[in-house]
Amino acid sequence: MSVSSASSNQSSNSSTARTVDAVIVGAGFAGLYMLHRLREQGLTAQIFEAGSGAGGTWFWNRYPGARVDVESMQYSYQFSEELQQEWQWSERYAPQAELLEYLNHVVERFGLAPDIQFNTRVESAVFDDSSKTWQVSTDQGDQVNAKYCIMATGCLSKANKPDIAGMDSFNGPTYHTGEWPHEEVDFSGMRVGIIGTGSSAIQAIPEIARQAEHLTVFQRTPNFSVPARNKPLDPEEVKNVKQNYGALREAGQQQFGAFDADSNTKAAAEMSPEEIKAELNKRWQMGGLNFFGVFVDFLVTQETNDIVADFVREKIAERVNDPETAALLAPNTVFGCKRICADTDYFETYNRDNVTLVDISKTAISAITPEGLKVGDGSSEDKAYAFDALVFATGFDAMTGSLNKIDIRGCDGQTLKEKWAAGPLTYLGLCSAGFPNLFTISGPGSPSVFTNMVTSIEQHVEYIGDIIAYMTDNKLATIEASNEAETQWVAHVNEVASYTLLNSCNSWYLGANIPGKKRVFMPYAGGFPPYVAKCNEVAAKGYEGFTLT
Ligand code: N01
Repeated sequence: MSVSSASSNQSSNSSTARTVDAVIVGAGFAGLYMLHRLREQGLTAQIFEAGSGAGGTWFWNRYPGARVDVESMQYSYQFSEELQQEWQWSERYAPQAELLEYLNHVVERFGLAPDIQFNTRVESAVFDDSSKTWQVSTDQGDQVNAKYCIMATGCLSKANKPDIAGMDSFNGPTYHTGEWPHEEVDFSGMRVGIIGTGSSAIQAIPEIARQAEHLTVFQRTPNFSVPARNKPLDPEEVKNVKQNYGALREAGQQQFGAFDADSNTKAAAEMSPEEIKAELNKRWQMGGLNFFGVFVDFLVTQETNDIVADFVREKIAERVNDPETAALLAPNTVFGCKRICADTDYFETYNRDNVTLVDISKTAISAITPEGLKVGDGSSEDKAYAFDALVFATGFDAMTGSLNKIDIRGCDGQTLKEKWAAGPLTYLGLCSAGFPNLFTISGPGSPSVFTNMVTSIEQHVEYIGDIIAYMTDNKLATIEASNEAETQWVAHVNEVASYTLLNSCNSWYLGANIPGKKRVFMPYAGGFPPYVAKCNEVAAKGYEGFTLT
């Protein structure tokens, strides 16, 4: 194995290239486990992380109310029995601070810090065909050669900051939910404006409303949300889970979303009206993403989806006092076409006197101004709103954004960005033809965002680890997806999505939230178990669909 001088928490400005077996980009759930796994295999690895600490998503998304929506006992690593036994989650859905604490504990427990360099953004990764290595450069002047380059950059990492006239002109502070400051933000006594009503906003709005003098919400598209029903974890329940953790994990891996959720296996058409009503009410009471398990066909049969959507719309009408506001908050899209949100008192927040909803579905925000913003067609008739602080809850350039930010060049100098201009092309969401020894953890084309991310990440990390062990054992220099396998996989990903109702709205799954981004369905919607079966079959056939040299 090669040298590792990869042990600094400080930025190194050395212009001499050093060599490690693998460079890993990102220190979130994916990067941390990848580092641990490679070190266990006896390899040297270096993580570069743009943030000043570990945690990825949970490092950056510190907005008020941020918490996970998959139960914490399952949204956690399972690779270490000791870790899952010793860690104590306090709530059903852990808040951001606790998730960050957990990930920092993982860094400490497995001694990962020496191989993580913080405050360092990878600027380019270029494949050198003669040495068959990746040459990685950072904004701190690092030059590192590595046989493997592993992108653990996350699916929702590049903040989407809309291109609105006068964006930088606002006099007060502005925030993006995905880049929230580390110091506490106090909105007391302030007039606050928030743009967006996706998952981040739905969590932040109730918290900000409790603090601010007045909160104005600018909504372009309403979102479906179900009550999270978060609560402190019952020690008895925790004890039971821990006594049988393996069984819970095993059950989770057999489910579409890679978490155990007691799903109904029937389609709505197989149930009587009374059974349908009882199932909907049961799921509503369970709360959170358990609602996904309501009918097996809700994302493929329009009639079933209508039943679910109507039920949730009725609930919104019950939760919001003012009928006009309730009507504006009721989505008319397919239920689940956009990621379903789980909330605590989101809709009830609109019953407060200090909260106003502004519908911008027909008239957009025309400008950000020194005082606040304007809504209208850009004429003098535009309606002006004044604020002391502005929050952008406008989401992310999902799945490809964080990769396209890096100048990644494969064989013949082709950039990944150019190759993916018409949509991401991958084999299994892991590799792209023309980019040997480059891996994307939970990349486009893998189940990733449709699943418990931690479990999907672990499966990818272990799969990549196995590939690397196979390469070492067989003295191989490169592994690369074949064009044919990639084309077939991309076609399969699209075909699976086409059987569902997921193409019917402007979601970030399709890149439709980013102006100019090609509308292509990016994640694999076939579910975790068939995906894992396919990966295992590929491995059993000597990594079929890959070219090994
Ligand atoms: O982003 P989003 P998010 N003018 O894209 C609006 C995960 N997550 O950060 O729908 C006006 O969902 C946009 O409007 P529209 C989860 O996977 C998980 O909230 O495009 N409005 C939308 O309302 C989630 O899906 C958790 O018409 C503009 C909002 O901004 C994903 O992250 C918590 C606009 C963006 O919503 C992203 O969620 C939080 C413009 N120019 C996030 N541009 C949990 O685990 C955008 N919008 C609980």
